[in-house]
Amino acid sequence: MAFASSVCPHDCPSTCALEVELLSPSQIGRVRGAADNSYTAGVICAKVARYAERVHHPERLTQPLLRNGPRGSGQFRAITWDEALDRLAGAFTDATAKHGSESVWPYYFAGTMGLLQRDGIHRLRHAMRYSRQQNTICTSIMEAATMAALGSIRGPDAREMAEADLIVMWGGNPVATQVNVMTHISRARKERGAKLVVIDPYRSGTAVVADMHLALRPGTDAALACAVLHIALRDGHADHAYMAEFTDFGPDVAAHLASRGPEWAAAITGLTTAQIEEFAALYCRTERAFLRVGYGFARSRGGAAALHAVLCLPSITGKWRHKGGGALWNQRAIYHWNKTLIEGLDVLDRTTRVMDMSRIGAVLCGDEAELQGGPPVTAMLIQNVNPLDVAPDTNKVRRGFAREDLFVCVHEQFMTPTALQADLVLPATMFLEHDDVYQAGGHSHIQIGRKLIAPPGEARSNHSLICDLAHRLGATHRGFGMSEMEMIDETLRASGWPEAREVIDRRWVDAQPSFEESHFLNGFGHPDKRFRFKPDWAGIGRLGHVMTPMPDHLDRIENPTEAHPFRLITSPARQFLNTSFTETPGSRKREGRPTALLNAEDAARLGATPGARLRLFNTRGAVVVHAEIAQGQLPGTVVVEGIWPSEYFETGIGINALTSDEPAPPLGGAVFHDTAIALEVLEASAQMPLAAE
Ligand SMILES: Nc1nc2c(c(=O)[nH]1)N[C@H]1C(S)=C(S)[C@@H](COP(=O)(O)OP(=O)(O)OC[C@H]3O[C@@H](n4cnc5c(=O)[nH]c(N)nc54)[C@H](O)[C@@H]3O)O[C@H]1N2
Ligand SMILES: Nc1nc2c(c(=O)[nH]1)N[C@H]1C(S)=C(S)[C@@H](COP(=O)(O)OP(=O)(O)OC[C@H]3O[C@@H](n4cnc5c(=O)[nH]c(N)nc54)[C@H](O)[C@@H]3O)O[C@H]1N2
Ligand code: SF4
Ligand SMILES: [Mo]
Repeated sequence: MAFASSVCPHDCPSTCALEVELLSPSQIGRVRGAADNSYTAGVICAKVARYAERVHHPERLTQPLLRNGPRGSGQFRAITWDEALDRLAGAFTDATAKHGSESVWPYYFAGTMGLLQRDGIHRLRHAMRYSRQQNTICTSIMEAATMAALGSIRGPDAREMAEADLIVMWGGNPVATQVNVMTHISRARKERGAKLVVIDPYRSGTAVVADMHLALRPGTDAALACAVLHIALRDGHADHAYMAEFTDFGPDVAAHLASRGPEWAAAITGLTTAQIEEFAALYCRTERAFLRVGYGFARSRGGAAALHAVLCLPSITGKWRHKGGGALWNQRAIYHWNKTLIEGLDVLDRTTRVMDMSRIGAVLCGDEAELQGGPPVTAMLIQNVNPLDVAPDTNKVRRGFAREDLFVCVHEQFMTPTALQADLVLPATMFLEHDDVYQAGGHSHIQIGRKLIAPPGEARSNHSLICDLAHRLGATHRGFGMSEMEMIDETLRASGWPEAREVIDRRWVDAQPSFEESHFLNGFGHPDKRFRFKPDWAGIGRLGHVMTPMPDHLDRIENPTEAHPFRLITSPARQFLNTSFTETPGSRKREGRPTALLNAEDAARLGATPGARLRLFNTRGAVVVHAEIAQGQLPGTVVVEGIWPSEYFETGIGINALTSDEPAPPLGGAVFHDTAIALEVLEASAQMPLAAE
């Protein structure tokens, strides 16, 4: 059977090069990783290997649907695309006439990572002067810290992990979230005897296979990092020559770190001083030490300070100099895209308001600060995102969506909880049914994924919807008259990359800059080319004034209290990708049901046996889940993996009922792993005890 090249479009740093078996013009068979791509190396995750069950799912949306019952009732009737587009354009025109164009808020995120299908919504937004969106649901905390420290979002070649002697996976779980990292780590372990350290509050799939697992309290990573900086200075591991040439380090930083020793850090992190000393010695003594930074530990009110402190480690020790050394979070800057055509940046009016996407509940509830003196939001088009489940503070988000004067159109592949709340639901294509171009966050390849099969029913791509809607609204931009491949080709060439035809023929373009550039040996991204131990936080974001000038633990986290004595983290589930794949039976079966992992001492104290029904609650909301007793997490830490859709919870509301929409400093950002909760055992064990033999 024939295999065709494609690219995984999901919101995952691995962006795998795929080979897809084509069984007919509308049907796929197996999906596998491209063996000759030097990063994918023939490996993909199980959920995408099973993609046939997602793309050919019987519950795919195939027709435009108009609500004909109460909001959220699930009552819809099928209509034609013509009628749907007329109604959508009509709603946007009415909203504009009544309240001005900024009452329309096109809302999107990264359900597909293709630059055209994901970001094309901005072209319509800008052409019509609709409200803008600040993207804070995933990366803004890490972006802020990376910019503060490095001045640019990029780093060493991810494939260098295979040439390191120590890999520190800090706050990430690649076994679940980006499996290819493990390929390169395995190579280093096999060929060089490299060690793997995992820093994570619970025993994740990656922690299980690590040589050392540091299970600290959630949100305390900065204290651990500062203690390692302290030990590096104390024990003569600081590279003063490197720092003098490449950083802003000075006696003031050394004086500050003098009080940030292992005892101080042990009290904050819950680790022992022996664990901290052992890790610090291992890190400081290994020249080729690769810090692979995950997103997880920064999803906290102190997250930017934590990531900044971690990024100071290779700078104080001069490890950026060495192959296999340094730190990598994301390679975004190496692609230097010119997105003018896709996003319509040439028609952007910079006076339009920008609203925080993680504060969607507050925005829709009419919070005056969020509306910034502008009109209420009365009409929305939502693409590639499922805010009713994924945005923080679900009860607030639900109140916002319940408004009768709000018109919502959701363009989706499935009837998600967000689509269920909509007035109009439009069927969307999947990546195998449209063209797009992709960059990778966790490695360095540009790839094109072509339309390989016909979409089901009347599903249309995001690009097609945006162009059709633009014509109805009378929006003008030449991008609205171009085909998907024309947009991709012109964007590649405008960005200094080969034309589309060549990228397709070559299958990928490796955008990794030279060793010197990747390791910042030509200087960091700041104007003075120096790494910043002392960042200009106020220059990074509006909440910068609450940050401290030196690497430090920013104690603004939601600390446990008597009323809410546990700290909850909501780590990713291996078989889901955010809420994608929650609809596929293969993933659902393997994940089981919403479950809270408890420390054994906590469980014993509460009388929670495996399978017990638990109520997790705080001032924002409550959920009911089942208990599992876990090894390797500190007392007080509770873990619920995965963003299960609300309908899988007994009380019909999902895990984000508990999380806060308070923006993290300095730039805003959702704090999904920074939640204090209380815990109540509703029923000791819902499982029947096994009969005695
Ligand atoms: N509690 C908790 N909440 C979290 C997180 C957490 O760790 N814990 N993680 C947060 C993070 S990091 C993120 S990025 C967000 C992600 O949240 P979402 O962006 O909502 O998640 P996804 O499942 O990636 O994609 C959303 C939807 O996009 C649709 N989609 C995919 N491709 C297309 C397309 O081509 N066209 C259209 N129209 N639709 C498409 C999919 O069907 C899916 O329903 O969730 C956040 N929420
Ligand atoms: N299978 C699967 N893959 C995914 C996703 C998914 O939902 N499922 N989501 C995708 C998306 S949108 C993204 S952004 C990436 C995210 O992927 P990751 O970079 O892996 O980030 P997180 O999902 O935030 O969490 C990763 C780990 O951080 C840990 N963590 C939580 N709090 C802390 C803390 O305070 N300190 C430390 N050290 N660790 C902490 C969590 O327990 C978890 O194991 O993965 C992508 N890939
Ligand atoms: S590992 Fe990530 S990029 Fe690769 S196939 Fe799975 S979801 Fe897609
Ligand atoms: Mo994300």
